[in-house]
Amino acid sequence: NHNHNAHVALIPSSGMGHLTPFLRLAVSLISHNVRVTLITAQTTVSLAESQALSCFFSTYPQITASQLPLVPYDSPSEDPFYIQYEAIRRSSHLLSPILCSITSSLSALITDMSLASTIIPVTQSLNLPNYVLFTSSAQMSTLFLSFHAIAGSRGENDLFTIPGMQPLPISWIPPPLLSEKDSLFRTQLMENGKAMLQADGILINTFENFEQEPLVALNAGEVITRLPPVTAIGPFEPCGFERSRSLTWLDGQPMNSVVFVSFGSRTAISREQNKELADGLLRSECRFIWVVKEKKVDREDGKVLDELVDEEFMKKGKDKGLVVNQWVNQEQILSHPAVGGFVSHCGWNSVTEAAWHGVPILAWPQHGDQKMNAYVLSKRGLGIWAANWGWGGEMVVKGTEISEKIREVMGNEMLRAQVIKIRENARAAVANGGSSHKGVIELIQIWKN
Ligand code: BUP
Repeated sequence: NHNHNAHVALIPSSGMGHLTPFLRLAVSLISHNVRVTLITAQTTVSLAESQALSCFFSTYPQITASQLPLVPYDSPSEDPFYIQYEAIRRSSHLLSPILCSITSSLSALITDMSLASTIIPVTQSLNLPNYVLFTSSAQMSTLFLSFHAIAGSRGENDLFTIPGMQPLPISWIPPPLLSEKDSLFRTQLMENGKAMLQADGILINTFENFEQEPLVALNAGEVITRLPPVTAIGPFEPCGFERSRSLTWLDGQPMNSVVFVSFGSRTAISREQNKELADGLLRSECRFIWVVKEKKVDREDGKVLDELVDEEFMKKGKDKGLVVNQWVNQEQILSHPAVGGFVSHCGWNSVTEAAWHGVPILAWPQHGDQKMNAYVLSKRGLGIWAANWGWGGEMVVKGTEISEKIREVMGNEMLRAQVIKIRENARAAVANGGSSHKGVIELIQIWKN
């Protein structure tokens, strides 16, 4: 029966950076008449995730919600989001009964890359086709997919070579991968990267024109052999399930005059660095919206604003900008014509959103995949990266330096023109006939057969 609809189950892991692309993919799939069941862990780490989920399910009642019970897992010295990946991974066997109850109609399951090694065997035992959604850059996926095979082999002169790719400075590799010490980050990445060879396909939230080099190397088998097909299906369109807020202040600002500063949902910035950042913002004389965060998990971010930034800054900055210490609708801000620059940690969702809205980035990667992402965006001309600022917390970057770079991003007309071109390419990729659009249509055809 070729007329039936495909039905796909999606399983994100934890953190807004992993949940958001799954929600966007779900919305894109239902627009193609695919039935979607979204399976989420019974508890979330952050408040932002649980709020996004409840908003999402009330906006899209046609999407079936299902919950995976969690076997408790803890490892107090680790990042709470990695602990949650591990808890979900260790609960994967509980997925069987859930999948069995819907399996007669299921065409495939799509899991987050951080869960691959324990979920793929479950789908295999049920004879269910499985796909992995890689929520970071294709560039990062080349490291993720090959690291288990090349760990231990260092290049020369502080360089690191991923097979099939240009050698990169070793300082761009996530530090936990280079450390002798065992960490959840390292073991999970090795196991998941290896297991992804068993997937039926790998989907990436990127587009061909933006990340041609890694995509070609991956599909030519140069990064690692026996890799399933890798399909670029992004950038995922914003889907507006989030509450929009009134942006009265922003509405009153001139075009491209405001710099937006945010380091994502799970990066804590030190008090000392925030002081310099405040200084940098004032010195730049640009208007700004700054999201201040001192804790990794939002539930712990209880501090009131004047404890986070000093009184003098609040006074001086009052007419210049907004400082917020809670969740903002980043999409809405980036799409606003007054916003002309983005100081970003380079979480991949933030990068793709900046591309989508044509906002130049000042890259300030903090940890994990973010230097890889910063490399991609600066190479493509979506922004600039002061690579000598190091990882977050490695040093305290001075306000004078920060202000100089902010002015460079805000005042560079050539950069702005390039970024507009990237926006056009991003939108063309997912429009009818675009490369990512074709990728999705082909997948749906496979699922229907
Ligand atoms: Br904070 C914040 N509002 O206030 P990334 C984030 N976001 O809409 P991360 C808001 O969360 P990982 C806020 O637009 C993006 O879609 C933002 O994902 C949104 O970074 C998402 O950019 C954050 O990938 O996750 O949170 O560090 O480490 O998994 O990349």
